[in-house]
Amino acid sequence: MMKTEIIKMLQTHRHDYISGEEISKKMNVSRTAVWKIINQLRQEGYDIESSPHKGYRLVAQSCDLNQSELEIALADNAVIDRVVYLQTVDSTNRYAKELGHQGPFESTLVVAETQTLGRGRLGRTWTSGEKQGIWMSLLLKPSIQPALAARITLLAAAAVSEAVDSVTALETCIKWPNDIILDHRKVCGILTEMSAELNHINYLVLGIGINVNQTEFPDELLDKATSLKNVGKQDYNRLEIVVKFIEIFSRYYRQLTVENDFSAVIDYVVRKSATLDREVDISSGAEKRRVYAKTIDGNGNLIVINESGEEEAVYFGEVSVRGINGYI
Ligand code: BT5
Repeated sequence: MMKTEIIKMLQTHRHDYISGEEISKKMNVSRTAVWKIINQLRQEGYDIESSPHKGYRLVAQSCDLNQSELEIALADNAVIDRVVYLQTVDSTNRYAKELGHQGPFESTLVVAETQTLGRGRLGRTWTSGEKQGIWMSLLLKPSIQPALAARITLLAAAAVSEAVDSVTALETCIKWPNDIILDHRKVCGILTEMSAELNHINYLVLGIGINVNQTEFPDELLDKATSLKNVGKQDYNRLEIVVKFIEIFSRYYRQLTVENDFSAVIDYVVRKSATLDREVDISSGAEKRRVYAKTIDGNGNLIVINESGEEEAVYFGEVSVRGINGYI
């Protein structure tokens, strides 16, 4: 796309002017067209200086999420083909599911600045304040059996945790199967939804909400939610986190779907798990049981020791896990 090409040119010339004529020749468009695009970029938040004789110069990088930066970051990505960046949407998961439902689709990343009806599991709501977090969904068609689709949730949890730790130098952990925890509170939740036949997946939507720069939460979330800023005491760059996440996610995703290798994810999740070696309550529907969480097996299932002292596998999606003394 022309816009991303022009950003790349400005970025390689960093601190120097590049003339409108040079850009228009390289892009094979008129200088007026270049000028129009430069203005669009300014509206997206790029600080571009112009001088009548010298041309254009990128003064400061746009550091935030926007369509062009996401496209640049994903240009060589082997897993994601397309980005949809929205100011506002009811739910990025709902939006991505609709794309999947409409027929053949490209693997798509949907990102929104705010969601009016952000959703958690089982119809719960997800608070998604404007520009404060990362509210995104990935629409994918993984070549794995539907019964194994929950692996993608765990894979995403590992990738979020690893990306956040690497960008922020904070230390997150994973609450099996779908939460990322920071300082004993939930900083990220994951909602995987899919449409499948018996033996193949039509589409899978992986929804991820990461609390980044908010410092306030609704009363009912005060004791269980946090943000990166609440803990790290500084603002964090959402674009950097998304880009890192996509990089790590894509690596794990290809390992799983191309090489059928899930071991790196399991190793990471076991190492960073907040759930293991302790008593937890697991509940599915009205039933609630106290068990000892022992480990996570090679398929990603939680292995527990039950009331009768027997080992038992708890499958994804089946349960909520609670620590006995609080949220994790
Ligand atoms: C989840 O559900 O944790 C999955 C959340 C997925 C959100 C993403 S955002 C992008 C995409 N589009 C969507 O519409 N959804 C996905 P669950 O485990 O059911 O947890 C939901 C519970 O977490 C709620 O009932 C609240 O108690 C709590 N909660 C709500 N908003 C929160 C927030 N921003 N941070 C932490 N906890 C929150």
